[in-house]
Amino acid sequence: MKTKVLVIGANGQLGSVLTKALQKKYTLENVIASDLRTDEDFKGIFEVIDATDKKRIKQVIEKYKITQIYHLAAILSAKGEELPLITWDINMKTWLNVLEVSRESNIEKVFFPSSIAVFGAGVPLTDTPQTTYLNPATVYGMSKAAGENWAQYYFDQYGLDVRSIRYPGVIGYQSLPGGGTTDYAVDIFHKAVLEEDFSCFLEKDTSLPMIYMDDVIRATIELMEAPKECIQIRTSYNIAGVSFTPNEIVAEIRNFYPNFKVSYDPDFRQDIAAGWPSSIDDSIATEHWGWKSKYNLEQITQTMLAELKEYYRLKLAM
Ligand code: AKB
Repeated sequence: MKTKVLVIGANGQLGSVLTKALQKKYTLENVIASDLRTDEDFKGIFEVIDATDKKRIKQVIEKYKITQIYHLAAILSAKGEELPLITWDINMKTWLNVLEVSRESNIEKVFFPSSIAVFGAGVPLTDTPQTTYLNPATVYGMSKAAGENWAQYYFDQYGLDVRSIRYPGVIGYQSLPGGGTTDYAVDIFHKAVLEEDFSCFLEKDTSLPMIYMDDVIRATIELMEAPKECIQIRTSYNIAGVSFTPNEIVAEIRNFYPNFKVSYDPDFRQDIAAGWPSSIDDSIATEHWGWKSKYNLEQITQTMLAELKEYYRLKLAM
């Protein structure tokens, strides 16, 4: 059967970049992007979907004969703490809708993004292992941990081919994150390039797992393409990119912008970050489907600064 992909949450930080990568792989006509609102600059097929509306997801699946779904819509960790019940409701309802329509419509493969936010107190926070106690402290983390269990359930009960990754914080120049605890690691590059001061909401020595956009897109597509027998984990796979503290990223940026000024003003996001791993053991993903990251902090810094410099140059010229 011809692959027809539906991306739910296609306007988001990851969704917007992943949609383009999928269009490149499967061609424009075989990728259907969807979100709550259309994006004026979007090129390709777009459908407005509110994923809390199961009927609407099903209509689009039937209209385009969808075979794969990437479900990226969610409220992230920091925003989730401001709206706990709404976050639980939206994150769980959209995911259960996707699982249920996928079962009913015999969808071949479904992708679910989990997060390092599933980890919390009581687990080793350095090189956090694949299989360990999940004790999330945020509503977002709770929804992802529950989502992982539902993924396993649909695989066990209905044979639904659900695949998932526990994403670290994602760093990319193409899009802006929103509502996450790791967002500072994108914002900081924008400030540096604009030659503005940066106020960091985390303490300078808080180390978190991060990953560069190219690596995370490649991981997602590689996981979805891996032969079914390789996928032995149906909750979610740990993957690692690079771990660093605000202090370390500032030092890298100062190699290019020596006068870059940073102050530290930790807020509630510091408490969230303090409960998360500082690094991740992804050896099981490597063993099962060959995962390996490519970008280190130096390469991320160089690429982010060069791309954003060009972006702002073009923007100013317009
Ligand atoms: C967040 O900070 O909430 C996300 C995540 C790590 O899942 N970027």
